[in-house]
Amino acid sequence: MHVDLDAFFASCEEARDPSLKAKPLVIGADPKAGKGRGVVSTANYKAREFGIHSAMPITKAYNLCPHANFIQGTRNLYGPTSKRIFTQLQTHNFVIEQVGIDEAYVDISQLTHDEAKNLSKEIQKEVKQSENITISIGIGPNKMIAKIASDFKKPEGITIVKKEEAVQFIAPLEIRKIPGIGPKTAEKMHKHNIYYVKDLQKLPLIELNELFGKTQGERLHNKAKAISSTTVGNNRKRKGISKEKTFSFDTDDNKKIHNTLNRLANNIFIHSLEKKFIYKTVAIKLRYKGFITHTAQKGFKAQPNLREILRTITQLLEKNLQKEKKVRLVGVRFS
Ligand code: TTP
Ligand code: MG
Repeated sequence: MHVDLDAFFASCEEARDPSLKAKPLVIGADPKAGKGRGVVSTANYKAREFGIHSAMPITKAYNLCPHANFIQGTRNLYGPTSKRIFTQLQTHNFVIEQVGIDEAYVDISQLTHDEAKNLSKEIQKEVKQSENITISIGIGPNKMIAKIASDFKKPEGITIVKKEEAVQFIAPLEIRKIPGIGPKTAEKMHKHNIYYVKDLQKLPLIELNELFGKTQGERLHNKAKAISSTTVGNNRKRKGISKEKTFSFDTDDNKKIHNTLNRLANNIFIHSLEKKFIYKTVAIKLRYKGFITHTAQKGFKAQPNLREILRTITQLLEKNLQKEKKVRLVGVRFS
């Protein structure tokens, strides 16, 4: 089972202040009447009807729907709400693997489909009663299918996919609906006329290997055939910690860019120490005017110390910064 909370940050805000439900609601950066910077974190379903979605520039969201309510986010609302919901979920005594602030896998392999459906309804009811938040649930023969299923009928959906239906179920979906197929892979696929999972399903493994390399080819082949992991681990570690900063003006001030990256790296370093987070890769992200985004990274054999991290950031910046372009956002990630 995969459980995903609907429009999570927006739902938290609506639960806090039900009057917000009446209108489109966008959580993210301050739109500053169309001059704002930064991006949308999420939007309620009313706002999505206007085409607003996560990671869209806030100005674009403002232009699509200027009369929406815009909220910059409420401190200490989302984390604690998430914690309460997943703690409540644990009372059903199944193994749970939380994978993000608003989603988790639950190992219900010993249940029948009917039992799974009843459990899903019960969970939805509980969360609605205690938090006034709706959730969508997907049930499938493995994690990938369950995750796709939870996204299939949002909000407040329950979608059950049986093992023998899985390949058919994903066939008509756009390839981006498959977890792990990101914008770059999708772009490459489009160039080869692969738009839907059914297009991918038609390709023999040999051809996929030729197009994407052996490792990626096999991975894609499995995805297309609806094969994925069934292991729900209850102590999955986080993979990375990242922080980013949108400048209030696009800048080509090298020093400012460098200092900001250093400050972000220092913050993550301290955060990692507190969380005892182990990492061996340091990456920077540079987003230029026009939303063109590049990342660069360096891997280490062992966990680097702060001096090595800062030196790496300097090197990555020197090597990758396109000096003729102005920078809109910088980010750092340890993983
Ligand atoms: P999602 O589950 O991806 O989205 P959602 O819960 O808002 O909407 P859906 O109903 O489609 O599940 O992400 C969970 C939360 O994480 C989301 O409410 C806000 C935050 N988030 C961001 O801040 N930025 C992002 O780009 C994304 C995708 C999510
Ligand atoms: Mg969600």
